Amino acid sequence: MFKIYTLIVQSMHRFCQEMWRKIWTKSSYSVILLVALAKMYKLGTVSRLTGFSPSTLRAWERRYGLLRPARSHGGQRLYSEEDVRLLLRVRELMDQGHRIGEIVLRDPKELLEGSHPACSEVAALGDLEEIRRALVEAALAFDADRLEQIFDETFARLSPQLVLERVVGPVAERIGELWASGRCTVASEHLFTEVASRRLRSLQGAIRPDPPQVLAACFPDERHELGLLMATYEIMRRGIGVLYLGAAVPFADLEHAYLVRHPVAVLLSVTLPSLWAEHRDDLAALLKRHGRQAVWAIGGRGSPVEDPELSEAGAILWPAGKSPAELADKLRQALRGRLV
Ligand code: B12
Repeated sequence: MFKIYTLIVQSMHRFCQEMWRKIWTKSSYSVILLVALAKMYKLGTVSRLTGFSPSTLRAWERRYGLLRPARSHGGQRLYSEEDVRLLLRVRELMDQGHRIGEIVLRDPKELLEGSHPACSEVAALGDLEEIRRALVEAALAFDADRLEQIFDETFARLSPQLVLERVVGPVAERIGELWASGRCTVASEHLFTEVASRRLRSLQGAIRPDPPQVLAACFPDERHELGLLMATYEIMRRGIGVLYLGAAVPFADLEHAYLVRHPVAVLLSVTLPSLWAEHRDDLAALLKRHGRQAVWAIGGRGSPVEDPELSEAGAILWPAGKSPAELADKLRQALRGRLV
């Protein structure tokens, strides 16, 4: 009897041990996986955070072995927090005029030294929604001081690119939605746009490269300016001077400025599709006259994804959703040798 009892207890013990081992192995895998995934970034996210296009990141991986991202089960690249920090540092060095071929020769550890802001930047990504919500609340309460204070704190912690792309743009959009559904007054929208535009202008003022070689203007009758200010900032921080002509510039006046300044590129922004439709043929005529002497880039929500005739005439169409930073990189490459 005692023997049977011992046998039962022993097999129950083994059964429990086996079950526990299975549960533990499975759950520990998921714990490890969760911990790892919590700190992993997909290629698209890394591209948005650093301003380098996915194709550039893949090319650098092939060419220089810069970063060896892990792979998910499906084969997707997964970058660590340190990878992102390294890329932000590369971005910083390239903005200072260093070439990628030279940067990759350096020791990554040495590169990461002095990149603390980037580290806190990655850590602070989780707070972005909080920041956006606080800005919307401050705009709705007409609290200009609070708006300024939030911007002060945010710009102190995060890079300007990240603030513009992940905070200013989305907040403007959210305020637009609230306005369209009658939950936000034009006054709140104006207040937010004003504070954000002032920040953008002062960012530009802090770099202001010389001499201006690019013209930037909004389409005729187009009063939405924030997108063009952002694109201008991206060009300027790559050391290229921009003559900013602002909102609602008639094409005749733009052409006059073009003939006086002979820029190497022209940036145009159009938000309202109706304005695109109205002025598209005049733009085509303008491009026929000057499209081959300069790069013409047309961005914004009103820009179509494609227009074969305009592309043929030399236009680069950059509709909403495509990063202005990527265009700025493309422009800098296209203009290599033509910039003063
Ligand atoms: C602020 C604002 C205004 C302000 C603009 C002030 C200013 N100084 O800029 C004022 C009050 C003037 C305004 C007026 C109007 N507005 Co408004 N406005 C907005 C709002 C809330 C934010 C726009 C913004 O700044 N967005 C943030 C920027 C960063 O985004 P973005 O412009 O898309 O730019 C990004 C890209 O497109 C790109 N980009 C843009 N330009 C360029 C250029 C280049 C070269 C490159 C590379 C990239 C690039 O870079 C940016 C970053 O990624 C939007 C809401 C929204 N959803 O956007 C409505 C919105 C655009 N407005 C709208 C409307 C209807 C109007 C009015 C017609 C309202 C009226 N009845 O009077 C007028 C039109 C005035 C005019 N003729 O232009 C609609 C447009 C709907 C549509 N598709 O037709 C929107 C979408 C609001 C809505 N939900 O209905 N508006």
